[in-house]
Amino acid sequence: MSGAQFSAENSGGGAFVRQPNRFTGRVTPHSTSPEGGGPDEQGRWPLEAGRYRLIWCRACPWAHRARIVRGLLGLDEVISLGTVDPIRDERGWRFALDPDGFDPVLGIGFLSEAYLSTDPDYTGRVTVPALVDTLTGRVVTNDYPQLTLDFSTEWRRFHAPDAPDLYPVELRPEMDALMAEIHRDVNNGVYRCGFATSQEAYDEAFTALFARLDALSERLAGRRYLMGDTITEADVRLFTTLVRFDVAYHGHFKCNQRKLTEMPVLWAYARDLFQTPGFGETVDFDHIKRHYYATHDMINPTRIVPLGPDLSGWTTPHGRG
Ligand SMILES: N[C@@H](CCC(=O)N[C@@H](CS)C(=O)NCC(=O)O)C(=O)O
Repeated sequence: MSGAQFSAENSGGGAFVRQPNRFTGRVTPHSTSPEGGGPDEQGRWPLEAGRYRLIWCRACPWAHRARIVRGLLGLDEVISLGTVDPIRDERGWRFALDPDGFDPVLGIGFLSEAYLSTDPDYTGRVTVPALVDTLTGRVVTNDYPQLTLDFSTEWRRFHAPDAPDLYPVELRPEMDALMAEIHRDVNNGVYRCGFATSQEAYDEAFTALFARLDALSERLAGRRYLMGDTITEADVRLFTTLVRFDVAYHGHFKCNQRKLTEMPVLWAYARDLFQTPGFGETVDFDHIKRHYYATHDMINPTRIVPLGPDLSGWTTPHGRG
């Protein structure tokens, strides 16, 4: 299971250190390339409706972000969506959910085909999300943090008229700092717990994770969303980890000081978002559970997927707002 065990991403001290994103092209109205053209000399691809395809896995928190932001901004008709199976085999992400096992637009059976046709020497992990150019089959970007910010800023021309501003200019300095903390301690923090190979590295990640969740609970006790009265990208990023917490991270990644359902403010906040159009309908608990428990053999070699927990609480009243 080579890449899935992330051996190349372990520091000497047993800490998980995530690989850098390989493809960092950006789709932007500032590209100097003509319509249908490739990236300009600065790696900028032309902004075009119907040209790019977002490849995601319902189980993956980084890809889930992109799926939610695309929907909230009304970009569904402008950027098409391809979905890989939650279970990877030794060849990586597969389009096994599609008829005959091929993505109907890209015509490939494995996401690795797009990576390798973009860079034949690519040896890193083949990851979702990936934005792929349907004209050439090349990967534009797998740079997930920049991708969603670009949906908000560079794709504005195609936003729905009532699209929210998920990355307001005046809030960016505070948001960027907050999202960095959330990334380090929570989004990636759960992975640092789960993929730690020394007790010390696990202890450090675990302590930072729950301290950060306490701080976020405190912040959210006095405001509906992380930045105040409206949803921003920061909420999307926190949500995709919280929604996986009890079904995957609590057991599989040993993030078990408390369950989400035992953190009253965060639990109500997560339900509030879950029940907001654009969030809950994108969540697939079955894919999430099967992906985590059946993919990381080093952590769960039996691949047994737990039957719990009870998920009925997600639709109960949240009492916020
Ligand atoms: N691109 C980032 C984040 C995206 C990411 O890790 N996605 C996971 C799924 S949650 C993935 O595609 N993993 C494929 C693999 O490990 O081979 C990375 O390389 O760390």
